Amino acid sequence: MKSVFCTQSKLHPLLIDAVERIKKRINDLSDVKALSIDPKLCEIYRNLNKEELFIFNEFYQAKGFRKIHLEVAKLGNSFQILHCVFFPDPCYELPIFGIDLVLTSNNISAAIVDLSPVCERMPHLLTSQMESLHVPKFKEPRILPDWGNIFSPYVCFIRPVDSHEDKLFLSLMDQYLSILLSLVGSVVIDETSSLETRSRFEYQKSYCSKQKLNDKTRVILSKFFGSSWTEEYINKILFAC
Ligand code: BLA
Repeated sequence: MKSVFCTQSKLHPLLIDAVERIKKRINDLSDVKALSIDPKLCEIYRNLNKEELFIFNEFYQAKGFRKIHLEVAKLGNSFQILHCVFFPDPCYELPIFGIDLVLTSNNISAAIVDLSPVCERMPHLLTSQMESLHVPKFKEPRILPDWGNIFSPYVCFIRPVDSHEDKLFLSLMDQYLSILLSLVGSVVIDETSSLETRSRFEYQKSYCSKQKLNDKTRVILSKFFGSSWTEEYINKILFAC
């Protein structure tokens, strides 16, 4: 897999580091293939008052995952964003991996990573692995918004205070991915038509509906791209289910 992301010299090194770590994990999956999505929504370039805007998206499918979406965005000189979600194949008893890194003026203002549940009780194997993780004590934890009840008790939502914490967060993200990948080979796999599979898919839909309530994403995209483009982008690219 070749990445368009990493050739972008204008991205903050931290975002490039995060993208490289995620792509390495994607490469480690079985049966990975790229998904084709509407090209006009995949690579977006604009110029606004001499500020450069771009959004790059990559989509993959793999054993255990119906859709993996990796996005980097540079919105003018003030915002850089990494967004990534691994939507599991609902036949697999796997959580949803999600990360959002928001950089404003070259500092991370929001860093969130989670393995979010797709059933009422998280599988024992997942809980025990999450419990045994060494989660650093970050100095500035952040409070989840009201719609944040989709996240697990192990969600990490912080504002890193220095480059040491930046690195600790990336390492934590990588550990969440490592747990997720280790589960692919060991979790229950149900029939497509089973109640469990259908229920897990309902959880994914609810995850997407709640994420769409994030007005901060909407406001920033609308500022640069207008509201009708933003609605289409949120519904078709970010949280289509
Ligand atoms: C917050 N997301 C934000 C913020 C911005 C964006 C500007 C506010 C940053 C801050 O408060 O410091 C913007 N995020 C974007 C944009 C995209 C994006 C434009 O992904 C894409 C183009 N959001 C996700 C995923 C998660 C997520 C996968 O996309 C979680 C795994 C969470 N982002 C999330 C949360 C907040 C946030 C919980 C804080 C919202 C709040 O405080 O109200």
